[in-house]
Amino acid sequence: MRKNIVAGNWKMNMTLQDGQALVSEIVNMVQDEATGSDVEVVIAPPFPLLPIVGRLLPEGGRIHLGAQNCHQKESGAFTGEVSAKLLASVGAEYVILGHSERRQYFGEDDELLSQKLKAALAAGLRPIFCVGESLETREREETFNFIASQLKNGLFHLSNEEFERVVIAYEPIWAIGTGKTATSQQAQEVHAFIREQIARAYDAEAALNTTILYGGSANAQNARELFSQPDVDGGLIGGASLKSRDFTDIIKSF
Ligand code: 3PY
Repeated sequence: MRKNIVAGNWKMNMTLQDGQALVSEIVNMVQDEATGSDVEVVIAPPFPLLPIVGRLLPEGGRIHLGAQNCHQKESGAFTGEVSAKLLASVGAEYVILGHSERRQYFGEDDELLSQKLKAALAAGLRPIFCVGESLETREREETFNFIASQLKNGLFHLSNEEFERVVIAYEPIWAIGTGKTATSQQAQEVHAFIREQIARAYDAEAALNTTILYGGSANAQNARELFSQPDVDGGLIGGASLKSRDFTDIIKSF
């Protein structure tokens, strides 16, 4: 059965000191205030903070460590890059792949993302695979075709066993860092469509069992409404994951 997940994507924010303080606050708040819900939490800090944040997370608890990217090769002469194997060795369990900022600023395409997915899975990581349309695509009423092609070309080459380990995040680009959020109906519509595509590519059980997160200016004010939708299983949270109170309120929004 699919899990509810709230994942915090810190992006290129925080220093060592800020990151330690933030994660300590989150750990305390989640422990003290958890309402008994079984939401899984993921914190995805920048690479250098991974081992430090990992050490602050209670062992066997519900907060897990995630990375924001990985390289597609296992090792080698790729200056400045980080392998999935290394991420796993410092305690990461998840890795965000295909975030629109990676696609837009670093030229990551479906072909490259397919390779990154394979590398992440081979290292034992769970990918959080992002899809989402631009404002122009939405206005041209091509959202569904666009999402279908991102899924088909980036993700659906995986075997059933591999696919079982994937979390999908729907992040409309027009809602990222803009303060605009998709309405809960817009999110639900696309999430239901994604589930339909999974059923076609794999089967109904796979569709039912896949966690699909919403991302794009999700915050403590709109999370409850978004998470109340039947096909929205949680959130990939940007700015609001940098404030312990907001992030904890989002976790409690189920
Ligand atoms: C956002 O909330 O803006 C995000 O991009 C989360 O990944």
